[in-house]
Amino acid sequence: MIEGQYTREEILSQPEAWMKAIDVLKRNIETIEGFSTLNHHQQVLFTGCGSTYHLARAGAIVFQELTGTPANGLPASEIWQSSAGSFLPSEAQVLIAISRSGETTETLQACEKIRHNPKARIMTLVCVPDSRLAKMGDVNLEFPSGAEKSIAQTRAFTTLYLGVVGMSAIAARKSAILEGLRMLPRPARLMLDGEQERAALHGGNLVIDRIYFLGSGGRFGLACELSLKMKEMSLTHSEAFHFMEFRHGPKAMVNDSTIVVGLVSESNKKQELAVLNEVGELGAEIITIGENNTDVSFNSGVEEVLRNILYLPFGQMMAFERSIAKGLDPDHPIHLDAVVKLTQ
Ligand code: F1P
Repeated sequence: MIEGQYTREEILSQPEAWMKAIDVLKRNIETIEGFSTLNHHQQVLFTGCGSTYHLARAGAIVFQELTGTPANGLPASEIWQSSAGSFLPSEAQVLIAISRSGETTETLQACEKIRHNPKARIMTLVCVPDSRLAKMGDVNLEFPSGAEKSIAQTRAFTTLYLGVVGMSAIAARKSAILEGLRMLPRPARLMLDGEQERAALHGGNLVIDRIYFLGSGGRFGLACELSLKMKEMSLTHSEAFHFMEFRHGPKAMVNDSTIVVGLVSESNKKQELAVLNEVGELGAEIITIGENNTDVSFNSGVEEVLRNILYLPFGQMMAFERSIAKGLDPDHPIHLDAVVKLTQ
C-alpha cells in the first residue's frame, strides 16, 4: 500500500461527500425544525474532542450568526469534568455533540452529564451510523459519507462542518443558505485539482520548522483545525491565532524558517493583510487563502458564512504533502489512535 493512500483519497473525495451530506440535511428538515422550536434555546453548547472540538468552536459561531441564539463551543471533557464553569444547570440547555466515530468517551460523558437536566435537549452529528453517540440524541444526524479509514480527520471534519452549517440554516429558517451549500463542491474540486503543486511546494519545504495559521471569527476554529492537521500528520510545531492577536506576543516567534497561512476574510481583509505584511517583513513566508486576490482563491461567489469550509482543503493538502516530504505516513500519525476511549 502507498503511504498516505487513505488520507489522499479522503482529502480528494470531499466534494462528493458534501453532496451526500446535503441530501442528509434535506431529509431531516422537519426533524431539525421541530428540534429547534421545542425549547427556549437559553444555552446552546457545541462540543467534541480534538478536530470535532475545533468544529464545535467554528460551528457555534455559524449557529449564533444564523439563528441569533447565543452559542458556545467547548471541549467535551470540560462539560463532563468542569460542568459548573461550562453551563448553568437551571437553564434549558441544548447540546450539539459532534464526533466522527460516535465513540469518544468524553463526548459520551458530556451527553450523560447534560441528560440529568430534564429541560435539556441533545442533537448529535456523527459519521458512523449506530455508534453509541448516534443513539444518545433527541435528534441524531448521520453523515456516513464523511467516514474515514485514516486517523487524522479531513473529509469527516468538512462533512460534519457542512452538516452544522446546514443544520443552523434550517434552524434559522434560512432556506437560501441551505440551497447555497450546493454551490460549494465545485470550487472545492477546482482547488483540490489545481492547488496540489503549491501545497507540495510549501508543505515540502523542510527548511521551515514552524507554521502558524491565522483566522478570525468563524475561521478561528478552522485555523485551529489546520494547525492540528499539521501537528498530527507532519509532526511540525504549529499554532493558530486570531489575526490581530498575532502582534500581541506570538510575532516574536517569527523568523525565516516560518510559514504564516492567513485565512483571509472579505470583511476585515485590509487589517488582516496588514498583519501578514508585517510578519512577511520579519522573514516569514506568507500564504493567503480567500475568496479572491489571494494566493489560493476560491472565486466561489457565495456568501462568507457558506464559503468558510473552502479554507480547509488547501491546509489539509499542505499537511499531507509535508508528511510525505518528511518520510512519514499521513495515514498513521505516531502516538495517535482514531478514537480515544477511556477505560477509567
Ligand atoms: C476525535 C479525535 C480526533 C483526533 C484523534 C482522536 O474523535 O480527537 O479528532 O484526530 O485521532 O480522536 P471523534 O470523537 O470525532 O471520533
